[in-house]
Amino acid sequence: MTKKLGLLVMAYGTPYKKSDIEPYYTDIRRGRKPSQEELEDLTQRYEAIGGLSPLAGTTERQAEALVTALNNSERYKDTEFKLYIGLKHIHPFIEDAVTAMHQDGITEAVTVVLAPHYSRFSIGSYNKRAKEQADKYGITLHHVNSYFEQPKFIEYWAMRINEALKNIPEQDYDKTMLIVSAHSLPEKMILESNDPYPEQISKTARLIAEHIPLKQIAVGWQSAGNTGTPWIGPDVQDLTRDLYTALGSKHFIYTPVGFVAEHLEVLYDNDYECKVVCDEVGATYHRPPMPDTHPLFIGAIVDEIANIY
Ligand code: FEC
Repeated sequence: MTKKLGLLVMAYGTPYKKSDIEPYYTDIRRGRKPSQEELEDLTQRYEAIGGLSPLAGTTERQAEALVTALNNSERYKDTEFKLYIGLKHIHPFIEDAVTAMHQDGITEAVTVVLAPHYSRFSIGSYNKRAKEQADKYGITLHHVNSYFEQPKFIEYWAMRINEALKNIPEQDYDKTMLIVSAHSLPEKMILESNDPYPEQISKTARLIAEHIPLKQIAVGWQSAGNTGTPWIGPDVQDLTRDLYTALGSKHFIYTPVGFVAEHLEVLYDNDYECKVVCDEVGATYHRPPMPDTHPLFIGAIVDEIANIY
């Protein structure tokens, strides 16, 4: 008999239309409305990447690809996964997705966040919200907490870096810097709680390093907020300047491994802001494509699900 299992795919969420920017930003700020200036600044960044972010469509395609891969896999031939998408900062919210599961009679589900590394403040907070709602209905959840160590995830990034290297003459490899980055978080959150997040990003860099011919690899942090308190660094833009000054790098390859799709933080913070610094110092900017629905990426999540269910 086929068993029906929920698959709750959680992701950050993005405004669907311009008028969503304010409520979305307010939600990110835990209910505090942004000032007119902050709102204009964010709206201008969305405009710079074409008006809105492509993230909503990508999240749906990634979730569909995942449920299809699971339902086609031999391991789960007696299980039918039913997909629910729950977002952190816009509808359908995580809680809505869990309620929809309950209404469909689902009593057990696997949860996955479209972010590869665990922090109590990222994956931990998605999982907490899902669990609080699931507990109301007696739904059992099995959480994927991270998948950055999955061989297919590392293989994906190594493949993309090796592809990018085809555009760089081999004699320049010793002047080529790989920057491995993730979203920064406030120092206070991370350092005081001994959070595994920074070490997981460093480990990702070390694992990727085993499969590429580059020797110069640095870990950086990006997209820090303006909260008036320190965020973990070095920031990728400062890092680019410092590395250029120290080593005279001719090429910078950016791999924002903490993200899995092209969205505001990649299209603006990397493709615009980091490129400005590269242009300024006279180095070439490279940013390989994000995982999106690549089979290695989807396969990495499937393999991690097999570890927990
Ligand atoms: O393309 C898009 O429209 C959305 C892109 C987007 C992703 C994303 C991922 C993460 N964030 C994380 C932490 C924080 C913290 C704050 C914060 C603020 C913002 C703002 C926007 C935004 N984030 Fe985000 N984040 C994305 C977008 N994020 C827009 C607000 C304006 C700004 O600061 O740029 C600060 C909150 C506060 O002010 O108190 C903290 C983390 C991730 C990666 C994990 C995940 O995807 O959940 C961590 C994508």
